[in-house]
Amino acid sequence: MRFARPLALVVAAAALAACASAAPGWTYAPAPSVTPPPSVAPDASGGASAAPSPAASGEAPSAGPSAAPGGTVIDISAQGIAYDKSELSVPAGQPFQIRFANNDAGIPHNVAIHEGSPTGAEVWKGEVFNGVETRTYDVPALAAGTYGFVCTVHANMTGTLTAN
Ligand SMILES: [Cu+2]
Repeated sequence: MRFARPLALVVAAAALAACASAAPGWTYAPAPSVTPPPSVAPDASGGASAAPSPAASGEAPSAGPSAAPGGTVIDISAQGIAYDKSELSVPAGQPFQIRFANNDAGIPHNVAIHEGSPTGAEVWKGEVFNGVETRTYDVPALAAGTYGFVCTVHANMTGTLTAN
C-alpha cells in the first residue's frame, strides 16, 4: 500500500505527460488541409510525365541528325562567279560534307573535286544548281592527298583541297 501511491503518482504524471504531448498534435490537426495539394500533385506529375516524353522525343531527333553526320562539314560559298575560299582541308579516309552556298542569283555553280589539281581527273562532282540557294553535299571518303576543286560550269572558279 505504501508503494501504491508513488506508483499511482507516476502513472498520473505519465498520463498528464501523454495528454500534454498529445495536445500539440491535435492542435496541428488542421494541417490535413494540406493533403489536398498532394492529391493535385499526382495530376501534375501526370501532366509532367506527358511533357517529358515529348521533350525526350524532341531531343532524340535533333540529336540523331547532328550525331549521324557527326563528321566534318566545311563551308564554301560562291558569289560574283568566284569561290570565297581558295583552300579547303578535310579529313582523309572518312566521308564529309560540303555546305555550298551559291549566292549568285540565277547562276549555276557546283563544287567538283579533281585529282591533284582542278584540271586533273574528276574524283567527285557535286550537283550543279542555280543561286541563290545553299545545298549540303555528301562527299565520300578521300584518300590522303592534294586535290583541286572547281566549278564544273566555270573553269576559273578553282581552289586546292587537302585531305589529311
Ligand atoms: Cu560556277
